[in-house]
Amino acid sequence: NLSHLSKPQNHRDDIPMCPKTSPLIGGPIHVSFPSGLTLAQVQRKNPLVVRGGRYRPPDCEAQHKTAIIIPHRNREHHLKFLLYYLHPFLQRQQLSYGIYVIHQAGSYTFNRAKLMNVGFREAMREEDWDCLYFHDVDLIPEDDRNLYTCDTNPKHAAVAMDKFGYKLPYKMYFGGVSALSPLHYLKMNGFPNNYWGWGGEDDDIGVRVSLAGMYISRPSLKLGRYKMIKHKLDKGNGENPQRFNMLAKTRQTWKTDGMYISRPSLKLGRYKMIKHKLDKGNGENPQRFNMLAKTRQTWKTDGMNTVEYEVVSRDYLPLYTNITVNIGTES
Ligand code: BGN
Repeated sequence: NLSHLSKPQNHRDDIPMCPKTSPLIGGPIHVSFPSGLTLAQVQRKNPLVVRGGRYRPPDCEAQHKTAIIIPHRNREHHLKFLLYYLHPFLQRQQLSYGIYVIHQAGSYTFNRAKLMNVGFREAMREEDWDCLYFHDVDLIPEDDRNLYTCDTNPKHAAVAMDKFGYKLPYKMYFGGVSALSPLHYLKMNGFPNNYWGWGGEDDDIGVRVSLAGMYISRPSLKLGRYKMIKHKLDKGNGENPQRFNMLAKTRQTWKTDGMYISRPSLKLGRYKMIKHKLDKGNGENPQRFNMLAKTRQTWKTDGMNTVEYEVVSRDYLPLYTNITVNIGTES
């Protein structure tokens, strides 16, 4: 009997499809950041994760194959916590998955969107993923009913982040965590390659979705909850989680004073803000306003069809595949 020869290489016989809804899903997750956590501990807690951060459910054939793409530089601490939560989260969803960390080589300004283009190409080169999750390293999902699968339209998953009071900050927001199928990704020519530094690239991606004739799909505010890991420098000056509630009540709490706000002109009232240490290499991109105004003219000529880079190394680590890449500098 030679029938096994025509089967895909890792086909497992006599294994049923996983159910539509995983019985392992539990709902809200309490997210905290235990001090002293190590990658070795995360590894021990996830014995079924294999080389390169791959997993498939042991007792059933997954309905979905999801790749997680994480752009990265100087955030090892965040990555450790994300892996600690994400591996069990994806396993409870009975997904077949792989985690890719796309590490920007060198110290030139960070370019989140271009790293995602690299992640897309490098992940698809290895496996026929049916969904790609573009995931910030510092966002932890807080409910495992937030399914890491793709919809018929590009999905914006990070709809309710703690730092925005668990609300969408603005209607077109597309930042943090998003999910696209390979077809979605190619239809919008991927992401822009020329947003160097912080800001705007996610808005550009959101605009591309609609320019390519697609819509943004979103989970509910209840399920799409995320906790953001604080940067070191924010310690002692962390965000006040009460501020949204407090601000909603100022009308009841202030004492009448009857003053007005006076302002100098925009010309005279100019200030430069000193950058935090950790923002080095990812300072705000002063070009982002101009660039964003031109997305309609640029999206077809800048993106997946023009991305250039050089893979420096590819390491199949126990908990993730690390791809270090040279993406060059601004032209
Ligand atoms: C927006 C940024 C986004 C960022 C969100 C949330 C820009 C473009 C200029 C209009 N957009 O203002 O990139 O994700 O804030 O922080 O800066």
